[in-house]
Amino acid sequence: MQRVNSTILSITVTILIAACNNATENTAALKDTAGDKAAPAKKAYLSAPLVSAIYTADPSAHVFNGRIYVYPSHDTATGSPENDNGDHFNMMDYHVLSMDSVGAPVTDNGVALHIKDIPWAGRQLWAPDAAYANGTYYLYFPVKNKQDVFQIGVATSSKPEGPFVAEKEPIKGSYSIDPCVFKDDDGNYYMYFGGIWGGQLQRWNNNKYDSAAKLRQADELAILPRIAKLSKDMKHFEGDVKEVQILDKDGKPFKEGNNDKRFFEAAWMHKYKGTYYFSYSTGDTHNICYATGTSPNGPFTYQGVILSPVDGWTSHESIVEANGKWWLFYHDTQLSGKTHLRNVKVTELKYNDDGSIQAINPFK
Ligand code: FUB
Repeated sequence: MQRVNSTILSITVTILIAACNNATENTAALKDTAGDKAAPAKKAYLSAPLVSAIYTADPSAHVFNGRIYVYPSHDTATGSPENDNGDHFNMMDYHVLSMDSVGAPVTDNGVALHIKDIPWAGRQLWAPDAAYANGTYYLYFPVKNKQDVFQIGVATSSKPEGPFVAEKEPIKGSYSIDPCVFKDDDGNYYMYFGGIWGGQLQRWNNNKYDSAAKLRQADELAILPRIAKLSKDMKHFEGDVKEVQILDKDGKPFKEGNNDKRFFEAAWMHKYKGTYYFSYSTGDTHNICYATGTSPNGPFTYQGVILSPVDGWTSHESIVEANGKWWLFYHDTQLSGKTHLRNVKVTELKYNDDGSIQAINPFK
């Protein structure tokens, strides 16, 4: 009997050890100390994480075939220390999320693209976006090349959730991070992109790379996001990459020191009642704000804040119409309390009669 008991004990211990080894990604992630901060005070969040089995961020949402598809970054635990270059955001793959409507069950469609299958990639798969054209789904992604310089790549699939097959080279002429691909009503597609600090946009002047280029001083003109028209095959830029002008209400460009309003990263474009809405993150002041214009190329006039700061350093939005309402997708760090382990969320976005967007507080 004693022998039977010790056998049972030994089996139980083995099962427990195996269970620990197979601990969920979340548990593993919670052991990571990069970006640790004091446990967040209990807050009433406006919305709940869309998924909790994996960490997700930078949600680019689209409606394809009547279903909502969300293309997020897939945050993972990393030993990299937190720094202004974003080394702690060391993502390895993408998972596409999908749902019939906001509030319906969310499907994690598994690995859509892994960094090992991108021939030119070095490290850090950051915020992606997707588009549909020519009977094909295109996934656009920023990743550092083997020289540690961010560029933007494209991968294709016959299904919105992938798996995607990456092109062998990055998009020629692309640089920096956070691609957003917008289809205008006339069928033309444009890519907006760029992000400063770790996103390296400050190193690109006149579309030329200078590894020694510094961030601008507070009294210098703010660094601007970029736009490029996409070719019909959706894999190339047609014409030059240009700067996107963002002006204040007096028609003046922002200075770097206007960092509660100037562009930092997370470009997104949507069109509402014929007006182009260019939204973005202000980075170190953590706002999501927007500017409007009458052409996809800009200029855009600053209008205000869409989303005030969330838990966590970064904030990255997308705006999409689904089921007759407009939605703001964003992320915070509710699940982990750590800067680099984020979770995507969604809340309704409302317009006033004059077309302005009602500001959203991410807490109740
Ligand atoms: O996810 C990595 C980076 O953090 C994104 O590219 C930025 O937009 C910020 O959210």
